Amino acid sequence: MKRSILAAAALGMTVPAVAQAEGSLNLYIWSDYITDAAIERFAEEYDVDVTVDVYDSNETLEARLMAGATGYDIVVPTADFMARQIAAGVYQPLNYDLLPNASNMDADLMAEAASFDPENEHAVIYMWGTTGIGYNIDMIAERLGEDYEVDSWSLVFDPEIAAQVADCGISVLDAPTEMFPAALAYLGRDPQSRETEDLEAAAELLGSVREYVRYFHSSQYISDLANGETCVSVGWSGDVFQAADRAAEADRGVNVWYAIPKEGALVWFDMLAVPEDAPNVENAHAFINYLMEPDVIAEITNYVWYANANEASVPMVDEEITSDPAIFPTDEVMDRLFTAVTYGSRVDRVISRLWTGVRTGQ
Ligand code: N2P
Repeated sequence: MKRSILAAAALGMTVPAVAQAEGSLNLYIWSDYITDAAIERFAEEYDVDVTVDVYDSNETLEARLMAGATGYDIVVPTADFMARQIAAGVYQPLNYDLLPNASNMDADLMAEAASFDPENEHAVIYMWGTTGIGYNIDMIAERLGEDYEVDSWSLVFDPEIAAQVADCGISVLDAPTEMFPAALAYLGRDPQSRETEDLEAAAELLGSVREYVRYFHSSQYISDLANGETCVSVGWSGDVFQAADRAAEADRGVNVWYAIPKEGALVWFDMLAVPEDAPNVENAHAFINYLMEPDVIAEITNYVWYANANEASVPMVDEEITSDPAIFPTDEVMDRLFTAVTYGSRVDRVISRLWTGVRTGQ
């Protein structure tokens, strides 16, 4: 119980101003996004019962939040969704007095996140990443030739190319806010466009490759890519690297990699936020502060393959991760990335109508 505090006190170190945390904590987080070890260590050190539920879409999280009384103490929205949830009064401001480890955060990244939440009043960054293409190196080479380089959205969005790889299985995210910007980037249009005409053109492109897509899903692709059940997935960076890692561990000749297409890709921030009606506010802060301990978050990054925004943790992150430009993008890669815009209700209605059409092939 509170071992870290006792240990720190015994060593004569300053005891951090953590909340007296006993009782419970209900976390609602993306699937494949945290380690059991990190949860267990917190539960033990702080003597808190932790419950973890998972989701794989912002829409799912948002529907729960808007319905209210979720019982969750911490949720992890992507920043563009969070912005409108803040406007809807879903979150409480963070009490930074309970978050001394916030000083470990990367100021530039937090400033980026502040464009969705001025002064980071409601949330800190958990992880960030990109939306690109995961692929099976050998299956693609067999179908498109050894010299084919996966560096373009055309692998998924050009019907002639997609048709050649469809037999080994293409999946895309079941997330219109991810797929529309990618389609717009491929078309050379503004990926942040809210214009109906642009969105219709994107929907037409998505519809033109619908027959080559095996499924729309936002978490199943990790194991399918890892097992060689599929060969192309529009997916999130860390998820694809987790697939690559699992495939390498299994050592059955499946080689998975990830590309950020040259036409550009989304860069996003997933945030730790506390719902307005969270039952265990102090424990929520204790957990957020715990996740900002450099060794804790480095260990999670080493497992989930997503970059965190904790500057002090970088020396503890595996070099194979920090040196990978697809995870910690170089300036050259950064130039190709764009952030999502927060859609209002008009654009939401357009997107959801068009997306239904894409999904059902109508
Ligand atoms: C974790 C996916 C999180 C990325 N599996 C979505 N922003």
